[in-house]
Amino acid sequence: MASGTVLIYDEEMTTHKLLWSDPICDIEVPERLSSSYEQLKCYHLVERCVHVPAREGSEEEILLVHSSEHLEVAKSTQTMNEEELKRVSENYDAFFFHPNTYRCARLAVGATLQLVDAVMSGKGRNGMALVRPPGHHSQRNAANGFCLFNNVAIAAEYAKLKYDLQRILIVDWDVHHGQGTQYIFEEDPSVLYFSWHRYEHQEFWPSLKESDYDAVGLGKGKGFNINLPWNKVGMGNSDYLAAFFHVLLPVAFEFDPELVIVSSGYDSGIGDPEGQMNATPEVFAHLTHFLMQLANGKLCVILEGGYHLKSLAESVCMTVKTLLGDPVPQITGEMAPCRSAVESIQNVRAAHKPYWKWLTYEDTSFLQNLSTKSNLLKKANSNLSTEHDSKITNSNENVKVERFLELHMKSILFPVPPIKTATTDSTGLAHFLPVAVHLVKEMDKTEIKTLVSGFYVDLVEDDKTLLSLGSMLAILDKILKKEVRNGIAASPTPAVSAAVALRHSVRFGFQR
Ligand code: Q9C
Ligand code: ZN
Repeated sequence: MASGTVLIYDEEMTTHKLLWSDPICDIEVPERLSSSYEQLKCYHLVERCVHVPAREGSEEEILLVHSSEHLEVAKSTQTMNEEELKRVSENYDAFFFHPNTYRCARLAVGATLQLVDAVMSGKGRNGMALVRPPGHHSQRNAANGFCLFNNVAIAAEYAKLKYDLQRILIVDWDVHHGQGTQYIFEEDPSVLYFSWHRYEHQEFWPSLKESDYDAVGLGKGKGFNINLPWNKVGMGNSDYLAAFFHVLLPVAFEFDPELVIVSSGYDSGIGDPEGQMNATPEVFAHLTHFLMQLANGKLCVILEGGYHLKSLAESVCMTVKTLLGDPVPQITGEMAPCRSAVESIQNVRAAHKPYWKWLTYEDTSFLQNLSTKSNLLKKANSNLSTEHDSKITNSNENVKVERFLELHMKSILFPVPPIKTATTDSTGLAHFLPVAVHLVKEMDKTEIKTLVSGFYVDLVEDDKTLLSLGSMLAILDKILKKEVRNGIAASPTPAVSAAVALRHSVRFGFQR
């Protein structure tokens, strides 16, 4: 039985680097890989994964997607000097060659295929490959947007061939449109490609007409290419979740893939200089968790973009942690998607309604005519503004994203209460409880009295009441300290206990 989560990382992929000055390419640095791996170590996630070595992708494997001309050009750069490398690089839109780029790109392909093999053979349930250079902009005959070989596209073709797969889902949550992947599969109904991307009505790179929602695929592939263009920056957790709920997931469950591959760029996360979006790292835990429900859990996550080192690393950790089966962190804050996101979502749903019956079944009228609703709703909908509130993004200049993430990750990762139930009754209840039970030491009688008299003057001072209150407060303390999630106390005077408990929790600063 497949049980583990596979992690693939090879330090050699940090040797591909920019040798000259180029303000367009200088964000694609080796530290993207090394600092993500360091953060995984830091959270003790590396030691929980199954390690599979990378390998070089073979020429034959690369030719599944690319032309032999493209392969030969790439191969020829291995022995070039800096001047020659610069000249070849200039033939492409946003790409740089280093003498070891070809070797790294072959490792990136091979690492991706190793992950597919591990997941398809049952060596692991799911996994992530940390690779450089990325792949989703790369096309049959061209490097593009930091990508030389299309790792994910090659993996999909490889999986179709080697494992005789009929349906593969590629989810591209990178903030850029993976136009390379779209071109490769646009006529192919066996590969469903979903991409959301910063678009701004074609203003944002790569500024293509075919990145819009009306590019649904060609010929037999009609309906199997799904583009969700974001026409505003500042999209956040609620926008991403709405996109999953109302576009990707209905289609994905209807498609019923045999394998899911993620083009996993984290430039769609908060702080990224390219994406300018607002989604926090824990949203990637949720996205991952949803995708784990497809294809019997066979999920391969392949790194693409992500240029804010801290945001990237935290998001990678969230993804791996979720792949390992840890509970997903709660998402807090405004949960309504913004107006621009709703508009994009409605457009892509309309474009795909002819192809997917699950899009017609679902009623989304609640997403329409928002302004005609009650005042209360209107107030809530003021969050559905044309532009996002300035809480985080607009104040980018003054708020340090790094500092924000530091505090943010501390608060979401550390105080997660374990699924434990406290009880004060060691005899009667213990055997009913499905999980670990922590016995709470009852409080000392005078201790309870002092505590309770502070806000409950006319307290009946019988032993039973005090004992009951003590048990209750002891459990409450454990809940507030997040040592347990809930608790059971045997109480002869529930009403009094509840009242005291409530006041006690208010004292601790509970808001609701
Ligand atoms: N004016 C990935 O995230 N920007 N690639 C070019 C040209 C290139 C991003 C801007 C961004 C490439 C894998
Ligand atoms: Zn990107």
